[in-house]
Amino acid sequence: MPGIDYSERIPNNVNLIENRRLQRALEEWQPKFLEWWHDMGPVGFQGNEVYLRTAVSVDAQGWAHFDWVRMPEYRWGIFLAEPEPSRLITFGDHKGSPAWPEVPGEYRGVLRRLIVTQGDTEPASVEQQRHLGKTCPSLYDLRNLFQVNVEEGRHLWAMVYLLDAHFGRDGREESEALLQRRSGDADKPRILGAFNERTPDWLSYLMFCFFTDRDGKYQLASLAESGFDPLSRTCRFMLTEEAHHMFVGESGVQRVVQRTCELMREHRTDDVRKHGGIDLATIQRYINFHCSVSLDLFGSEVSTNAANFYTMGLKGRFEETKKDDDHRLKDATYTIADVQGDRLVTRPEAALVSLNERLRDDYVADCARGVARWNQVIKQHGIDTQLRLPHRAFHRAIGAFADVKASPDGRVLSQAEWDAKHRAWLPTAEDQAFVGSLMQGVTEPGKFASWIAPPSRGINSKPIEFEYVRLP
Ligand code: BYC
Repeated sequence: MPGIDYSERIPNNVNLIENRRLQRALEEWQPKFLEWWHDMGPVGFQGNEVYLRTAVSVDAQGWAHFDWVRMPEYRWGIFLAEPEPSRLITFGDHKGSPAWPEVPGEYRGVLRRLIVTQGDTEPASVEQQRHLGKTCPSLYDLRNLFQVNVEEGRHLWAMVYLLDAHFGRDGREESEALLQRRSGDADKPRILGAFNERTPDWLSYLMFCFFTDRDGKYQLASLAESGFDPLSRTCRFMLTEEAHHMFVGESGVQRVVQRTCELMREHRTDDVRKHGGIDLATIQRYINFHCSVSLDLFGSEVSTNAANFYTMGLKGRFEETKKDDDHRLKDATYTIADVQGDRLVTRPEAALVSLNERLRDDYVADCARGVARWNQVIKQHGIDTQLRLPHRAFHRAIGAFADVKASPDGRVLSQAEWDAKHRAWLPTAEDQAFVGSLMQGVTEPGKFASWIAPPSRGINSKPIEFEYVRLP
């Protein structure tokens, strides 16, 4: 039954119609979600038709339908990947037992906390990006922004469904609270650090899609391994949508790098600012910032929380079933990064408590592949510079490196050295003002801002000059 019922007030493939209590709870939440979308969703453009994709099935092939939609009329709904018959838990103490269709009573609190933390990031990102519309570099990019925003809204629905369906009154209270916290708010901030940072310009946004959405990929993939089957199924389908968000980030930064290189060649200078481009040094500082705050999202290197999530069968490793070990990890070790005195070192640690670091390793390797593709563009222009990921000890706020000052190339620094040098490594107020000055909305179909190259192709085989957002 991969089809999704769109005749329902809340589109779904979970037979909502047969669960009146749940249907009522979600129908009560729906207007509150729409109110939140109105207050905290994209500023402007709410009455414009946008060329958006909507999930019409959870089949890997042909799951999306593209059409003109006004964002408030987007059909947010509940879509779980198809169940795997007789699915077994693949790790932890319950390895080999049937996956749970309901929440195991003893894990209720922990599971709720995980789902709430995941759910909290989704509306947070929409809030962070709400002011970007008016400074879009093109209609193509504007459409992609709104696509990401409506899908993050849908991911919130996905978590609210789990909370309402499986956690009773507590779950409904958490669903309300997800609409009440606000990114960056001093009194009721979002749960995780990166989701309280500002996304003031499009370079920050593209970096966010590359680095922070990629944390989403790794966290969702780990939760997709969960023994709690509804969580696994919902995360599996979310990952289908998530791929586009990372595409927006990777291809977006690549287009910025491309434009910078073109300007460098054309004007024979590294200083492309006066020609309307963003210099590679500034791009590097943005990478350093967004990578480091996203590394924090994996939690501490040594975490008993992570060990418990795993032992309980709630959160696995990335591609758990492909790992060639006992999937219990009681006696295994793993090499983690640490600091000893003024040296950054690696050392063995019990594998179970090292699961955050292990996931961070998978993530860093994936980020490095993207950066290598950006460097290819630089190389193709005959330019002898490389972009780099910062060392994982650089600019961290969570875990072993939170109290260490380290350089992007991985040297421990004194406070005085850090004070003297950090402006070369992180976006400065002047960088931000310059990038901000480039942010002038470009909304003529087929036209692009001076600082970003056009994409190589349009969306859903449409031409690049397609009117992706219909403006009056
Ligand atoms: N900021 O043992 P620790 C996405 C807290 S992104 C603030 O080190 P643990 C998306 C931690 O909560 C994916 N607090 O870490 C992307 C804990 O607090 P409590 C989101 C932090 O618990 C773009 C305490 O510090 N999904 O989908 O092993 C757009 C000690 O924790 C931070 C998930 O994160 C931080 N950075 O792991 C839209 C998956 N880091 O509980 C969407 C669910 C840690 O003692 N979450 N803390 O009060 C988890 O699996 C875990 O909660 C974490 C932390 C991996 C985040």
